[in-house]
Amino acid sequence: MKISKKICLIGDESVGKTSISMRFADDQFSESYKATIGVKLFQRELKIDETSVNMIVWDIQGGKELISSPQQYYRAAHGLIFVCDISNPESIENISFYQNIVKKKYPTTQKILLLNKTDLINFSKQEEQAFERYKESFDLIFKTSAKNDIGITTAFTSLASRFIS
Ligand SMILES: Nc1nc2c(ncn2[C@@H]2O[C@H](COP(=O)(O)OP(=O)(O)O)[C@@H](O)[C@H]2O)c(=O)[nH]1
Ligand SMILES: [Mg+2]
Repeated sequence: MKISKKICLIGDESVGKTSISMRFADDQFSESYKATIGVKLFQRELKIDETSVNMIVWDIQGGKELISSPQQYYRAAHGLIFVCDISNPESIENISFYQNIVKKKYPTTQKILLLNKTDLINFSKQEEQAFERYKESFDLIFKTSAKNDIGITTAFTSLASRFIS
């Protein structure tokens, strides 16, 4: 069986949403930062048991202004991936802001949280704090590094598994 799912990334600018999408879809990484304008689509097919899950990733421009303004990017999403940068406390704090916005509009959509940039050393305390803070509201939280390819496929595969049963 083949199914197709729309996955949207949510989070502040420069937390690594584009890098996560690129790592997942193309197994590539770039150190240089180029802000995403609007939305860019990526895709990769994951095989879960007998099912091919075509994960269509909507890499959406980050920032509070964008998500709170009326826009259609998140419409009919099957999965929402929240992303913060473990070395940037404000981006961790802002996850609750994004949660509040989508909670009302997308109560039943699958939601997971990625603590990205875990390759940057000395942030294990922040990881634990972020984990403690959000473990009640997300039942799946992953430590990821788009740079070193840690946790990305695992996170997307866990999400894809939830679409099957
Ligand atoms: N060290 C490190 N840098 C990362 C990681 N993910 C992204 N970056 C860098 O962070 C910057 C912003 O990444 P980008 O994917 O464009 O963020 P976006 O604005 O959320 O799409 C870029 O310079 C990336 O190279 C990561 O896992 N580790
Ligand atoms: Mg981007």
